[in-house]
Amino acid sequence: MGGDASGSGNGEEITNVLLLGKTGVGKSALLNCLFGDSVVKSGSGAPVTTKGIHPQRPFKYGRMMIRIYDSWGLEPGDSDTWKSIIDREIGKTRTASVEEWFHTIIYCVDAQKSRLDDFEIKKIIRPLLNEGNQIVFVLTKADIAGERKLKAVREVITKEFPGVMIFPVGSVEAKLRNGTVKKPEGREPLLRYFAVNLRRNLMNQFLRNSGDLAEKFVSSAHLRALETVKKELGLLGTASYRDRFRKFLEDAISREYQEASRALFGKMTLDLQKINRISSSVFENFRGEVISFDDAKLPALADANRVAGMFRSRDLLFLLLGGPGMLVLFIRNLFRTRHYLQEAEKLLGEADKRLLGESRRFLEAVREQEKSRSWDG
Ligand SMILES: Nc1nc2c(ncn2[C@@H]2O[C@H](COP(=O)(O)OP(=O)(O)O)[C@@H](O)[C@H]2O)c(=O)[nH]1
Ligand SMILES: [Mg+2]
Repeated sequence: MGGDASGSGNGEEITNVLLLGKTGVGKSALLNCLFGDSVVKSGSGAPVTTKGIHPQRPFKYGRMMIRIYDSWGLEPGDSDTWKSIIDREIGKTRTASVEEWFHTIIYCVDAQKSRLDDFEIKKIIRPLLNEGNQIVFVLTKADIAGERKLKAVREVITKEFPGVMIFPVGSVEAKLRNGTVKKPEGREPLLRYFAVNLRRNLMNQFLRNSGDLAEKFVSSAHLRALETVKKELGLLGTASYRDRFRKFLEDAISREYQEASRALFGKMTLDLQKINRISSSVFENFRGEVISFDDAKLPALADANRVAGMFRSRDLLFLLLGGPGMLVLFIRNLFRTRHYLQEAEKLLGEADKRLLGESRRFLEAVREQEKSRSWDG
């Protein structure tokens, strides 16, 4: 129990792995090959026979926990069922918290078949990729497929999905005709790449979700501030009302945008911390590399108090309007046109720009930092 003081994985985080592929392709054999006893001992329980994606009981692997989401009953005949299953899962990844995302996705293709079904491409793989998921392809039964077939299936996949990573794996021990035993093959490179794929996937989801989140937070701060202001609109035109209105507007913006800044930057920071812990843990266990995934240049940008400080009430309008001349103009407009709401909207627009600008700057820095990382294999 307790926090993760060392900054590296200590087995508290659960890594979620989605395992996809048609029935009989070799998913269960692959799991055994990758995780051996750990997954067997976890006793995934009674075999499921409902079409869909089923979380298994998490098991310990090295110093980490893994939870497999096994897919069952993926067949061309049920293409529409699968489309809705995948859509539902994608929806979850957009809304749920990091712990509930699929952290990495493995798609199994039988190397002997040299092809992908149309429904796999259109209903499963492409929708997932379109949502920013990273998928690792595994060519199963590579041990018995032969070079020609391996090459053919690789070409099919690459043609359809350029740039994806593909790993041939022979998951079971095979007894050859001459009596020698062929050991499972292809496990190590897959596990090494698995870590990289997981990191990329998590960061993609994070960047996309946080971009959406920033917009949501800003627009709800905007709406709430506007509602408050509307309630206050009454006797227009008098000088004392203008002053009161100005103060009121300042307070509303200050309150709502400070709160939004704290919530948004708090959430992004927390998500990144979780992602970094999961990444460390996977890199350590799958690659034997201890990497600290935090960075010195981000904290200032991510500082929720700093951002909230931009909306502190004192002279806020002055700041948002960009100087004394503009402030005078603003007050005169209130007097002349009595378009209080219009002026309020303009100011809220400025506040929106500020908060969105700060979040974009932060996310851009995260993206840049991530781009500068490089891993072999
Ligand atoms: N030779 C060989 N046989 C495999 C491999 N993977 C799976 N099989 C066999 O294919 C059959 C179906 O495998 P299974 O893992 O149950 O498929 P699932 O339905 O996707 O879980 C089993 O008889 C496995 O022994 C492999 O890599 N090489
Ligand atoms: Mg199975």
